[in-house]
Amino acid sequence: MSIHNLSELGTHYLELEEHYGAHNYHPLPVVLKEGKGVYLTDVDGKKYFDFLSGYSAVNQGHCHPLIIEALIKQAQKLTLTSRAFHNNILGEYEKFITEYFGYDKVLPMNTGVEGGETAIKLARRWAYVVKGVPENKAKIIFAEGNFWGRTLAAISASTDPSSFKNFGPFMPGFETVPYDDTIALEKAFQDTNVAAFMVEPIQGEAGVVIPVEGYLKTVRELCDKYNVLFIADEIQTGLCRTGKLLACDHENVRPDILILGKALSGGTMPVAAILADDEIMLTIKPGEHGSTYGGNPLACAVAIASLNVLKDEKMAENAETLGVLLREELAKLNSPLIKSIRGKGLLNAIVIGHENPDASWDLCLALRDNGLLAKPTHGDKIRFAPPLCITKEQIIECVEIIRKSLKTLETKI
Ligand code: PXG
Repeated sequence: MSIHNLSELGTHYLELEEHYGAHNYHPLPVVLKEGKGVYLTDVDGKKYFDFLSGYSAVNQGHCHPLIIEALIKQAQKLTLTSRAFHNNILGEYEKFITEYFGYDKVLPMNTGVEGGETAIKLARRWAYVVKGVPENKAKIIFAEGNFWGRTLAAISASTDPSSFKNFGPFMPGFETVPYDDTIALEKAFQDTNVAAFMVEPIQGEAGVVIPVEGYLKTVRELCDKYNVLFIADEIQTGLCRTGKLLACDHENVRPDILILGKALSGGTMPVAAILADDEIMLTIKPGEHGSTYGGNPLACAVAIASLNVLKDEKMAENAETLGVLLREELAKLNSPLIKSIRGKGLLNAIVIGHENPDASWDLCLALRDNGLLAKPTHGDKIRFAPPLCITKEQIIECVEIIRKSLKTLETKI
């Protein structure tokens, strides 16, 4: 056993990463080799519940058989044409996903952050050619605490120094207002050059920050009133994670531009997309935006299968019911270490209340030892977001693991 409480084999793999990989992550010391449904298995054969789900990329569960089948079948036929040529699956996928979400058009990309970039480019273009904003004056408003990736544009919108510090200069034309503050938003909208407000319906990385009920509705009303596009970043909150297909559905709100990623491929490969209606989407013309891999046949096949699984297996309903159960059972633990519990559907977080800054990391280590994987965010918050195929019995078993781990920690610190 090493200092990380890892076997020799685990330590070997960890050290390879440490030695040859850039040090841009700080993973929990566990080395995984297999995943199936809600479970992950490490290189020594120890099984864990996955309470992170690849930051909500694995909503359908690890290696879902129907998604893997679609992946393999398509991989044996055609994987990439580039968009220089047509293929026999892109159009089918575009029809499928636009009907699924009720938009005129889709623009397929790969990673979530590219989806964000694409949404912003589209909003800027719309501002110039439809709204009539003077050239190069378009502004995009973001919420403080936002997280939408790591590109220069994304970090230019960030208010978190660990994202942006020493990476400047930054993208002009970006402004932030406090999250969940429609008064500040309306004030920002007084500027007629504002093209769009881009926001997460629940802030994931910020630690599952849930706005007051009615926030998204007011955002929608303000966007309509001031002719500003509402861009919803549903990359982490979408695809059934919060108990509805989209988190915006909780308030029956329809964004002008919807960004999807992560679980669009069930955790198998980077697949992202933005959806919008013609008036907006058709302002980008041939040759003005794209990506070599965006909308590749393999991604299209996988995305169709991933979206079908969500509906066929009623994952939104399961997330809703089991989310309530999880929060109820966590509350019953009455642990002095848990300062608060919050969440919607199966996107949940606990806030650890202890003066020891390592408490949440230590709890995650104890959870690991007891067979559950979770990771702290922003120091004192731990996200509990299992795959949406989890069952009631498994939730109960997981809460027992959490109880036991909290007890270990209470005696240790
Ligand atoms: N929007 C939201 C709300 C996200 O949570 C992105 C956009 C960017 O997606 P991509 O696919 O470009 O990562 C995210 C990403 C990480 C990391 O390791 C990313 C996320 C959460 C935790 C860690 O970069 N979310």
